[in-house]
Amino acid sequence: MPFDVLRVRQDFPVLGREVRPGVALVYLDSTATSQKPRQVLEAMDAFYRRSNANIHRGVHTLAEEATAQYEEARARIARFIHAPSPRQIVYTRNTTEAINLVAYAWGRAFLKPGDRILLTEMEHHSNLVPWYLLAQERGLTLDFVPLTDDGHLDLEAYRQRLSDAPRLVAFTHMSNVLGTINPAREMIAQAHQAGAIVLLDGAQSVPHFPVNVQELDVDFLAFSGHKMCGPTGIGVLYGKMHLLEAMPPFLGGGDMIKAVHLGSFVPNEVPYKFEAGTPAIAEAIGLGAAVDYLEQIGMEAIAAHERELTAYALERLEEVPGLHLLGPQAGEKGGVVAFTLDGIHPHDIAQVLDHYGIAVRAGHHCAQPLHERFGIPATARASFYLYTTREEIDKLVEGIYQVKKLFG
Ligand code: C6P
Repeated sequence: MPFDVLRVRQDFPVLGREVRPGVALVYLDSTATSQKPRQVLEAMDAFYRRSNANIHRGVHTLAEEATAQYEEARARIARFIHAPSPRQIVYTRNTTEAINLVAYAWGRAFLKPGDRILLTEMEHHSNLVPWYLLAQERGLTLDFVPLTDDGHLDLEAYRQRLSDAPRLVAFTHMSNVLGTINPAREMIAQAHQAGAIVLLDGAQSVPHFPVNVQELDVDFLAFSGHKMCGPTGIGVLYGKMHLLEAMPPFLGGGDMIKAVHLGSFVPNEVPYKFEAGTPAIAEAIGLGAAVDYLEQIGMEAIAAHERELTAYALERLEEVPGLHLLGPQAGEKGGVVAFTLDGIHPHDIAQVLDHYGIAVRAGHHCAQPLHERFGIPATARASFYLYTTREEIDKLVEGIYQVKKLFG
């Protein structure tokens, strides 16, 4: 079926609401979190109404249904990113926890003082701070790939830094501020040649375009359910089997063990080894429904829709006097446009836009080093998803003209 944005919008109940009487919602903050289609809401509701029970523990009917649904969702997620096995899908709370899991479990076991980790200047704080903590604890050296003025990674500098033989390279597949889509496949191949393993932050890629972990040959991939039409509280760490097998557990407790004796324990198999305690069961099932939903619409179709919208948004925003866009040109980026307006603070922009029902984010978007690189404290950011329309971008542009008028 051809992509029809108006039909897609009907699946998202919240998109029909007014922010206040007579003011329709224009939701341009999907990079922070996406809205949820009724298919996801209904899957979670059905779970709680019919099958709610703890998983992996009971033999009664509800426990078996809950376990089956939780594990089916894992299998769907594995298929979605082309993981060789569902066992390579570790449920976490979000991208942040997935990255911390690697930093704690893999990093603590396999890195020693003097080892290097290579990051980039465009990372979200959740792909910086876990490594800072680990570096402090283990005496590691951190290096950063610089950015070009047009918001790309400096790939020549990347190659040079790889010659210092980092043990781990961690970078984002797509920037949550610049929208830059990094050439992950080539970068991963180069890192492997230099002897490093690679963690890819897929928080902004997995929701927006097809991601195939086998084609990428990536070692770890982290992403969040709530940015891809799923609920909050559920995320994923994908890992290559030999790495997951070699890693010690992350948190200790129920479900992550095979046996516990007084004074000792035997860890469970991957992935349960990393899933201590009662997990987010309904949320995992909701994420499974989200994956089904995205697949049914088609990730290629979603990516094409966002490319078209982004090109249109950039074209419209470029004509606004005093507006400065960050990041690459259309065609080289995903559906995120961060900008500044001469003499007007981004928080004021967001506040005035909200008056017209337009939801954008303002601030450093948890990427403060990136903003420091461009010598600005903050930006306003509009972001698009499968349900965004051209008309909403027109409203954004009209809203920006109102902001300029107000601040004269
Ligand atoms: N970025 C944004 O408004 P969590 O919070 O764990 O689900 O995702 C963290 C994260 C990691 N990497 C990237 C590239 C991200 O964009 C995010 C989340 C949101 O930009 C919330 S700060």
